[in-house]
Amino acid sequence: MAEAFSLQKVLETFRSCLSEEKEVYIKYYLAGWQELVSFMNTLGNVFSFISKDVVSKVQILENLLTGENGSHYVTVQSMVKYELENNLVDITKRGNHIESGCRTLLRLHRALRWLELFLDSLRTSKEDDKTSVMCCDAYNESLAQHHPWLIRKAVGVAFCAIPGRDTFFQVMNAGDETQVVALLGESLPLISEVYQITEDLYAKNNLLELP
Ligand code: 1PW
Repeated sequence: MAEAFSLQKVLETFRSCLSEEKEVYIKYYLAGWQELVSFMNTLGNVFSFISKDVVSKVQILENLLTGENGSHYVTVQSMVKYELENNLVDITKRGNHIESGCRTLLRLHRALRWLELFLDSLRTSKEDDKTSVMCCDAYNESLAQHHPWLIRKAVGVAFCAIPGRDTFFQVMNAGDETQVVALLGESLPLISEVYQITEDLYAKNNLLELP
């Protein structure tokens, strides 16, 4: 059986994500997502269609990283440079490069924003607050803007079925509520820094709307 999820491991992978020059290591970025997928899987089947898409995107990037041009995929920065210089990205409409590293990572990047917003509202939530509402609000403020109606509907249904706040705190596997809140407070700035660096890089290269 796979090792149990722990929030501590997510924190560590996101901490390993940044090089001294503030470049984002794809290897650890993917490791962070793999942790989050194992988290989603503990939340039950409703999340399986969500985690399936994340798993397939992680797989695409892993294949690039371990493939023959893998040395160009060490950091997000080197990937962007390599793919753009070699015309490996569909910029305005889908063409020959529907699975470019840039567009694939962009999907995970947008989802990371959702996660950041959600974890932050969990962190600051009160006992009676509803996780389904927090999830929906975070989603509407981020990812939903990039999803078509059908996906938004399906995601909405999944969110209605998510476990309550107590379960979330338990599943994080990081001690009692106070400890989880503290660890979230420590993790979120790391996630947010990785997000922001990627966002700025994509903005600078006009990649934020890749099809
Ligand atoms: C509780 C912790 C969970 C955090 C993970 C949040 C991930 C949310 C991903 C939602 C995915 C919904 C189903 C898939 C939709 C795809 O169409 C979409 N993928 C994503 C990641 O947004 C866009 O990818 P595509 O269709 O352009 O390849």
